Amino acid sequence: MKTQVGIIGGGPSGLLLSHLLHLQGIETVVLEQRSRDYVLGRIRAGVLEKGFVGLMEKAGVADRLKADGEVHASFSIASDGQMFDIDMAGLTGGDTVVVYGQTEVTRDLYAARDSVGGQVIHEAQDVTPHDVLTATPYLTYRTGDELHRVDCDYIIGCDGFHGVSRQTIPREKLNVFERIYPFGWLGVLSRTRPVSEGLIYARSARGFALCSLRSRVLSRYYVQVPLQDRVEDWSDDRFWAELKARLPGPVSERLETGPSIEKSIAPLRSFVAEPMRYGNLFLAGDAAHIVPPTGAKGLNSAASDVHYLYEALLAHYHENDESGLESYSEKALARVWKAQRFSWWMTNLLHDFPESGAFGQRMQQTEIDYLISSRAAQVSLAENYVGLPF
Ligand code: RFL
Ligand code: PHB
Repeated sequence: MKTQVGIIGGGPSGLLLSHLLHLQGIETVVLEQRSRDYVLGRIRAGVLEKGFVGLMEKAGVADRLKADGEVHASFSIASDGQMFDIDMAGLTGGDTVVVYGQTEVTRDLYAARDSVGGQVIHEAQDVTPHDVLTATPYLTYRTGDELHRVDCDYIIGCDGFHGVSRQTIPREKLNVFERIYPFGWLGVLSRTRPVSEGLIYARSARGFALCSLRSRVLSRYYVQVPLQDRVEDWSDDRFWAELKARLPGPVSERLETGPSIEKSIAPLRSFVAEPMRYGNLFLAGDAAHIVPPTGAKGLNSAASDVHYLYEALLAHYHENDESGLESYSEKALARVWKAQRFSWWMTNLLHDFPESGAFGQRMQQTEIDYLISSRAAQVSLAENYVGLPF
């Protein structure tokens, strides 16, 4: 097979880039290790920044997002029983976020790729990039006993944190920055009415909790748990009791509980690999960087990479202009690091870090007091939460 851009990974980054390029007459092939059902079964992000929504619009796949996504102009922070609102729209001059699940984003992108006969190859095994330092790179993969080859101009690694593309870059060519947090998030999806119209980020002596949602009848809740905990340790009853214990009284009193329809634990990690390019292999999204989910920046950081890569590939193919590809890594990383900073800050603000002791707790409390009392502090939080410009 021959194409212009070979994309590894059929998650949101790979699919969005593929469809955007298609609309500009640039050919792609997407190689995805898993089945479509498996990809659509993963419950992940839920909050989309304006920039992400803009890219979906540009790709012509925002109809359902516009109809079913919920616009949120504010969210709440609870700490030690008190609760206050962050009026994102008021603090930023009108910016908002949209609550629309990553599953739905991915479903819409698959539908768009299918509608134009886009090549998304599922259950592609042993995907391997070759000759990425030459002008004629290629990919190989296997389906059953058959070995396939895709020749291309560029290879884009959109294959997530555990993917193959970052691993093919020699170790000495990558700088890796990492922080592993001593806890994870236990997430539950339930067919219950959300406890609140907006998201609630709650700090408590028992640890962090988050009330989020997917729709008016589908709730998504999280609690901070020790790293060694396993999903089997958490019955639904135990989960609901723990969540209630971490929320302010009036909120926990009105919390509607029900059977979980998904339950999983995700470890929290900050990670950046630099640079995001090795020859004609470019990394985008979780393949190059991940954040703890506290600021809802994972998927949104992936989107900013897609934006820069899309612009760069467009300039290359339509104007013979290499400058975007040359500066891709630097430009993408500048924004990635700001999302890293914000996610790290919000994680530090709201989670229980036993090892930081009484001083650490007072610092968190003081930071919360400052946020409540200072518009400047709220503006800083709000402008990061709605998303910095690309
Ligand atoms: P994805 O979504 O991980 O997609 C990568 C795709 O590549 C495939 N793949 C391969 N394909 C071929 N060959 C290989 N060798 C391959 N290895 C992997 C995978 O099957 C997959 O389909 O990366 P992408 O597109 O960059 O998108 C990034 C987002 O998915 C990610 O940033 C967020 O979901 C992170 N994240 C969350 N972000 C939020 O903003 N809010 C959240 O609540 C939130 N929850 C989460 C998350 C990430 C999680 N992970 C990665 C464990 C919860 C979890 C559990
Ligand atoms: C989610 O709804 O899954 C979600 C929302 C906000 C976050 C993280 C996760 O910060």
